Amino acid sequence: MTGLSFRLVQASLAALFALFPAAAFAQVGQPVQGQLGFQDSVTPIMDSIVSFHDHLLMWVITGIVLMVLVLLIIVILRFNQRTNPVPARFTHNTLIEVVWTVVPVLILIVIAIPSFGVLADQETVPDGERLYLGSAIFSGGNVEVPEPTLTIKATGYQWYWGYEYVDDGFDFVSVMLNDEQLATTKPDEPRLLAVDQEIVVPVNTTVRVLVTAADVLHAFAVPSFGIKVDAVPGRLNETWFNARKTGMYYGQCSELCGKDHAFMPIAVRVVEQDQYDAWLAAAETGDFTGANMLLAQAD
Ligand SMILES: [Cu+2]
Repeated sequence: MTGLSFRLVQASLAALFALFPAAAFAQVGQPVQGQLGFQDSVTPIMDSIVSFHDHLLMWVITGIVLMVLVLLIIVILRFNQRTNPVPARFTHNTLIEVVWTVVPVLILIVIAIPSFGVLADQETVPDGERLYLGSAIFSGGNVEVPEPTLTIKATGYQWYWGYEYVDDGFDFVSVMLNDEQLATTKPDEPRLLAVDQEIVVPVNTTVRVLVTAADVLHAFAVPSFGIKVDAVPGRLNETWFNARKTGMYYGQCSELCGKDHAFMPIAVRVVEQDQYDAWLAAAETGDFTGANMLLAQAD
């Protein structure tokens, strides 16, 4: 299937699901009812992942499914007991064994090559010169990304996240809102994803994320940014993102870490630079309530 026809199938199924009353579409940065594809991409990394999926993996998967289906039908029709009362006695066929070893290896190589490129992009923090694949993954890398101007350290705890704005010298913890808190403070935000204090970053800015954990393994992941990094106690992992669209983006801890693993979401609010500057000035003084009010007013 081409990217286009895949999207057509996606769109028609989405339209089908939209008939159900609970469906609410067009929300960026969070899962929606009846969703089939990825969350909308807002970073070069996620662009490359979406492109990799739409233009390569879907073809490979569809081809393999159809081939297996055809083989099954052939076996059912030609090699059933009725048409073969006397079973064949052979056990080996060198040619076919070579084929079913070599062909999957070739498929894996075809998948691996662009996949390594995406992985390298994810793991390499921009230096201002390196080119990134973005959605041009199959035509050669040509996406420029500026150097990071903001560094945030994310620490996984059982069961919440702590964030430190390394260069600005302040930190806070980010805890999921329970149903009551959600209803009273942030009724428009999604259940199990909304937190009391989200990360705030400016739009079109490269953000370096340092990821670690204080107790057990966790993982820092935000689907719309295409990032997922292990949080390992005693070790500092690194990734980055550069979001081109303002809005709220949600992720979740993605490494099983104990009983409340499902209840330590990640929320990133991407805002305009001037909003960010105002928020930062207030947040630096420790006045997060005031800082968040500034953002609420700007909305
Ligand atoms: Cu977890």
